Amino acid sequence: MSDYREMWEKLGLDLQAHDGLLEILPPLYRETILSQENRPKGMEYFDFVFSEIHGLRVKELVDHRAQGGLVVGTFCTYVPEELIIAAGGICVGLCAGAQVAEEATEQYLPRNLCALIKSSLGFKLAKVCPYIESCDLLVGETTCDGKKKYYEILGQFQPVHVMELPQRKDDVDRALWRSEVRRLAERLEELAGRKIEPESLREAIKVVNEKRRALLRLAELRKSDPPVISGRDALLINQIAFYDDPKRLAEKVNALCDELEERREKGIAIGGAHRPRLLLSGCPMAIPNWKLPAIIETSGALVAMDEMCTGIRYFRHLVSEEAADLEGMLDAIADRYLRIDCAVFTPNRERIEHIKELVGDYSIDAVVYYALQFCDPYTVEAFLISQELEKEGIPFLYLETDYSTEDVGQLSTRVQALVEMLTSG
Ligand code: BJ8
Repeated sequence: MSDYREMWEKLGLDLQAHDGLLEILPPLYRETILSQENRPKGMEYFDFVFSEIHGLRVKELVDHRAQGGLVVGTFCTYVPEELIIAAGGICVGLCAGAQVAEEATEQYLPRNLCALIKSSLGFKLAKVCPYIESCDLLVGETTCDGKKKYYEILGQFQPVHVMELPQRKDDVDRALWRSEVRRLAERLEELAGRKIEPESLREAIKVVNEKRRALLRLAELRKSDPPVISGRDALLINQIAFYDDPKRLAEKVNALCDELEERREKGIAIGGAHRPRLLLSGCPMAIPNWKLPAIIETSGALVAMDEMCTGIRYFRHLVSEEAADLEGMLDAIADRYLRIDCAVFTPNRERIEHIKELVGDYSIDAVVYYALQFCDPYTVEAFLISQELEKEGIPFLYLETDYSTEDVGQLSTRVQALVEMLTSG
């Protein structure tokens, strides 16, 4: 990584603070990810990508910009990646999963705000994220109140475009969202100094769909019992999918799936945790937030599926490839993204139905609900979900946490009690 110092310096990083961050990541990765037994060989690519998290991929972004291309940062799965690619851009997910520069952050944001938003500003203020510093534009969205107000502050540091996301899915909301998709396309065209042509958008739709198909194939393999991949490894892949090159990622995920299919046929399971099979549901887990999956999988259970934006919500729906012209493609994009069932929507019946479906499809023994403290949409929606699961007799464990490690002991005790209850019955 030392070869990249000049690049980091040019990006304006605080090298000393950045060194500090890079010292923390490898031991955490070793302890949480590499320590797992009998991992598939195909995970080596993802280990490599992670080891180069602030190196090779950032260099690709820098080179892309040097050739006149755009780099656009996003914070939410509602932002259509297809438009960014069609405008000649690279899309990078910027959600952050670690506590950074807390004191400085609290000069701008209240203490009682979700860890994800505070972490995002912390990385910016501490100048330790080469991704955000590589961006020509940041695209926000009016999802939760904390995020939409945060973008006003972030706009003091870098150009931010905010998409207005409706919170219902009626015709009037669809029309608004469709116009927001068009408005983003225009902003990107202006920035890129070129039109989004139908052919480039058609190609971008295919590329992103291929990424989703590969991730769906992997998700399908997670139905295997005994399991062929751990929840931690699957989460890592989903996290990397937010910033790696989409074509390369699809290729590597497909190669891993070939190996997993072979392992399944030969009856080779991953080491360690087998049962019970848990569904993790709730807020997204950005890199390097592996706290809860690690607790679960070292407590004798398996995260069999993740109902979250760093899980199946990210790739569940494809964009229709049927449209004949640009307007039709924009319609298809708007429709696909509005199908996402984030808790910011009301009502949000689709999410409840999807959770029940996943419980059946993945032979789930219990749902573990992961809520970030002060996240209103997910903490409040938990009630309706638990109520519904109770009716179906599915155990439900609600865990509220943040990015600190202070509550690891307490969380472990609660997860272990659940595992004991499920295995003793
Ligand atoms: S589509 S989940 S990525 S909004 S955890 S910042 S909701 S207070 S992240 Fe999200 Fe898009 Fe929805 Fe997905 Fe606010 Fe909650 Fe914090 Fe959150």
